[in-house]
Amino acid sequence: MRILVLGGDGYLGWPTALHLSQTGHEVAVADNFARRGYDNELGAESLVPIESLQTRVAVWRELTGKSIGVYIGDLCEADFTSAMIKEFRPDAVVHFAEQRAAPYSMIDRKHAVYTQVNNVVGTMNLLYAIAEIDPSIHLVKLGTMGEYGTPNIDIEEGWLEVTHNGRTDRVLYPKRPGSFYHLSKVHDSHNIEFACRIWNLAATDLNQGVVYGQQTPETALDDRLATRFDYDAVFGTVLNRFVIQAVLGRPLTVYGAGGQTRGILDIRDTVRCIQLACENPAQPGEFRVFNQMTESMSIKDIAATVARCFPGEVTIEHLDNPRVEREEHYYNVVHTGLVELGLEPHLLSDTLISSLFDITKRYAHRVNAELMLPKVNWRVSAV
Ligand code: NAD
Ligand code: USQ
Repeated sequence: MRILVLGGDGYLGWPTALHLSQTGHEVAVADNFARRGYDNELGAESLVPIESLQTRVAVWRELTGKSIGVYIGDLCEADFTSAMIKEFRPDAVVHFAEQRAAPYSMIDRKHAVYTQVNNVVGTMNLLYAIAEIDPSIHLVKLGTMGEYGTPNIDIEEGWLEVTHNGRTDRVLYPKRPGSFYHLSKVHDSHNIEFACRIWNLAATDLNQGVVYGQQTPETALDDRLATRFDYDAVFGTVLNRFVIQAVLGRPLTVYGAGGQTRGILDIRDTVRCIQLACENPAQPGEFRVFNQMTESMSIKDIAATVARCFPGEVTIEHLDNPRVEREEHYYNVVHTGLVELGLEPHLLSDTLISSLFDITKRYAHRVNAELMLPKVNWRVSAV
């Protein structure tokens, strides 16, 4: 298949592009390097050094003989997005290209507005490009488990059968997310479902949980193919951060009581899920939703697991929670769709955590400890 990976320079987009190329698909990536710009803005950097996109693609070609096409541009520029779709004519578009950090979206009004404009407008431009150029292109869109929030009922895969006053209907699952970033994904989901309904587009919305890990078989082939590994309090995600904190001998920063429970998955399962979604497309007119996670864990259990695996002393500190979120709640998620397509999950293991300790030790000298503590607060202060 011809597959276009939007956000192909990012943490997940790059390993996904390599995996799809390795499995025989014709791949191109697109990116505007916004993510590298946020690092400059925040004074942060990936713990593991990353090469430029151009070098990454050249190394992949040198090692495997496989080419990956490159489009550099902003999805919010409709002309760029349309021209790229017209030129590459993909069978599937995998859309990772959004501002993805909840804390970044909660810095202030400017960052909240940027996040929603970037994410919602980029996706709208893509929907129009697909509808106008070739409605048979399958859109595989990265959403997030956080769209659902933490409801007191089971979380279904995107849709809910409701009986109300004796009548029954199938409705989009009600959403109650926890940041302006997560809300941008809800807005995207509604826009995509509408486009499927009115233009007969085929889309898969992947509500992905928190990803952990840094290597896939393809990125591990050469240091120059490495993907990013973020530890700062804005872009670092929880398990990756705890691993790095353990190695540095710093307390693991559990926010609040730590009873918050999240769906999680290994980066090797991310790339496999995307492959499965592309190779088994949604039908014309179908808005298909999968919950892309392999297990649920509370934050305090993630901290305890990392502490248990670390061959040394680890302290766990409960910080005042900078976020507004439930710290104890019901959480039961249906996630059978991708398993039915053939996903064989890598569940969190001591071996994986130990391999992350090794990666961290190798690059520990690059850490700027000041970036570890959370400074973005969900509550607004009076001006
Ligand atoms: P990332 O920030 O590393 O990658 C996103 C890439 O998209 C970046 O390279 C960025 O430069 C690019 N981009 C952003 N806006 C763009 C635009 N307007 N035009 C072109 N390129 C643009 O993020 P990631 O961790 O790889 O996440 C990828 C996707 O998966 C995101 O949509 C995110 O919401 C979703 N997701 C991530 C996780 C996770 O744990 N990392 C979990 C669930 C869902
Ligand atoms: N947390 C801590 N300590 C930390 C960091 C986080 O206790 O040092 C807690 C947070 O309060 C939150 C949970 O861990 O309850 C998850 O936080 P996170 O930063 O790991 O993840 P989140 O903000 O939810 O965002 C990440 C990605 C995002 C993706 C999302 C999937 O950055 O792109 O959409 O995970 S999900 O959470 O399923 O929505």
